[in-house]
Amino acid sequence: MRKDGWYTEEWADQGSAISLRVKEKVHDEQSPYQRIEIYETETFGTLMTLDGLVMVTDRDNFVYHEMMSHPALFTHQSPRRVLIIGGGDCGTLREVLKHDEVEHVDQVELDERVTRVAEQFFPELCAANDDPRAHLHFQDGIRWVAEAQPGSYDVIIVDSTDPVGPAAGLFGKAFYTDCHRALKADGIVVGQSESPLFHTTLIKEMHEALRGANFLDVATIHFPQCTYPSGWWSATLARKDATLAGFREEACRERSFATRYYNAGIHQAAFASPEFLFKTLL
Ligand code: AG3
Repeated sequence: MRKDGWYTEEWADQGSAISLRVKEKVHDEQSPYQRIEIYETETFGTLMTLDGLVMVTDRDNFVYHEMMSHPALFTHQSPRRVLIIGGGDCGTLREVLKHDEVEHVDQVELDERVTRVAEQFFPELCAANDDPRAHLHFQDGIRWVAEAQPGSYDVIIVDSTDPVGPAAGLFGKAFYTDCHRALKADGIVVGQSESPLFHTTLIKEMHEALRGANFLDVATIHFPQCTYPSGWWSATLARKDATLAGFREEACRERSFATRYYNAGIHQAAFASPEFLFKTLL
């Protein structure tokens, strides 16, 4: 927080930044892995940052969490066993558990303190943590996937931080090869893949890594995320045995739960590739 009452995340290499006006900092700790800070902002509710980078605000996290979960879960024919890597604030977990057909979710977050702090400051994101289908583990997700039984998951969701430090390995071919093995034959992996505008090269490299790990189809979806770099964000999906085109549209339209961003039209629109991205990924 700067002296003038604004929290700012700067992207030096992009010559841009996001600022939120803050009322006060309400928490600040150094966990074994990272610095965890919580602010009360004027207009975006509570804000969590990790090592100075925006992770979650009350106001706009619904877009990210819904898009990290529902497109993959409505593309899969029958998602019963789900693995979340990262996701310590539990917002993705909450969305996944809205699906009645999901029977078991393992969430593997490296830093237990992120979840404990989220339980305190983002109780609504953690509202489903007591669901008997949810199993929270605090350990290294890369190792978890490497040691997972072959064919043990339908969907793997990689809700990570930026590809630096411990999260870097979550964007590489070795990790995706382990995901491929841990997934059933019709399995889908989805990972947050940064900004289409700022990180086009990263998205291209992710596609190459996923194809190199033998996934048959790879696709990037995009959505607004006004507090992340460039205000525009993406997730990249890969499927083992078939195209990612098409989804359980009727089940999506008749879903029993509320969403605030995702719906059938958004699902289709999010898969439409902007011209520059399409050309990069050719
Ligand atoms: N996942 C973090 C996305 C990366 C944001 N990057 C940044 N602010 N520079 C968020 C976790 C939400 N469950």
